[in-house]
Amino acid sequence: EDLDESCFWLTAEVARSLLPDRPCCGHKGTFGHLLLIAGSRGKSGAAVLAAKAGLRSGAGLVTVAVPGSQQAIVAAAVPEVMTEAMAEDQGKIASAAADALSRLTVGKQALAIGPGLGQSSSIQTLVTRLLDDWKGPMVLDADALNVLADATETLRRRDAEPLVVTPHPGEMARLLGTTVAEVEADRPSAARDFARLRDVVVVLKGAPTLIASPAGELAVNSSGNPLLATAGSGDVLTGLIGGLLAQGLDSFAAARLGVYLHGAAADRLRCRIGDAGMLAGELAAEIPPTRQALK
Ligand code: NPW
Ligand code: AMP
Ligand code: MG
Repeated sequence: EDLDESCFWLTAEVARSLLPDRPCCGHKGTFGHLLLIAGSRGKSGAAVLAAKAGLRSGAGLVTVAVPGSQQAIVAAAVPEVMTEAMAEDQGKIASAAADALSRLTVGKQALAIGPGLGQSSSIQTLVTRLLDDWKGPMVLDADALNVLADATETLRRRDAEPLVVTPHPGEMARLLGTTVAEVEADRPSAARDFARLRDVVVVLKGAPTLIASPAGELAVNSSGNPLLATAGSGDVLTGLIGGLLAQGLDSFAAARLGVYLHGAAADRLRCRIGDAGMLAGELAAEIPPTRQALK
């Protein structure tokens, strides 16, 4: 039963209703092209995990933009993705010029930005530029979230599909300028208020993960377990939501279906491997059978 008139359980039935079509004559161009901007020296794994999840979500094509020094590493780890080498500064992506960014985004249906980028002023500039220039769907995670702390006006005048943001409680606290304890004391209000004020879809990660829409709806996820408390599981969620956006789901739908599938994949793995020790890469590989089982 629903919690109140604007607060809903995210059940298997709800998730099933959000599954994108898979027309039998579709080709890879039909299912969307995701651009992922991720990774830095020492955190190329985050880019790899998000890229795998993008493909496992059913997206037709994934291009990963990484610091030039990381390109061969990512391409070798995931031969199915295309890679773009970005100019770099101390192992992190350096701010890209507007024309370089529009060359990257042309022909893409969705963007996913943040896993493993690291923190720097160049990355802030790059994300701010994309907020202004890219009008399609976009998910921001991890180090890309920091720009939102003082971008209220940019976001409110952004005439585009609302962003999806995927903070864990530590990142949510950083965004709100408060503490993790404050966020955890009232998770529904933290998610809802931020979604309304910034006009974004908020995925506040945790147990359970909450998904808030700009209109004030709140979905409470019913899948997932502590197997997810492992390095890289958030990076998988970002790629998964990005891949669903590329397949044409709206932001609130992609966020809800992505969160549900992510948790349900971990629930399936728990039956096989037990309570601890899942690799985030195994979670990505479990997405297709989880999606199939939902049908
Ligand atoms: P504490 O101290 O642990 O209790 P950061 P990050 C808090 C990449 N990765 N509930 C936490 O608290 C990511 O993509 C790369 C409550 C601490 O204060 C990012 O780009 C990997 N508190 C980057 O690394 C694999 C919570 O938040 C702070 C919380 C940094 O990401 C790993 C930590 O946040 C990783 O994904 C919770 N559920 N979760 C790779 N293989 O390449 C966190 N906190 O400093 O943003 O660090 O989340 O590890
Ligand atoms: P991140 O901290 O960005 O790697 O994201 C961690 C992911 O794992 C999020 O999707 C969390 O909701 C999920 N997660 C972590 N711990 C748990 C838990 N105990 N129960 C359910 N989900 C969890
Ligand atoms: Mg994370």
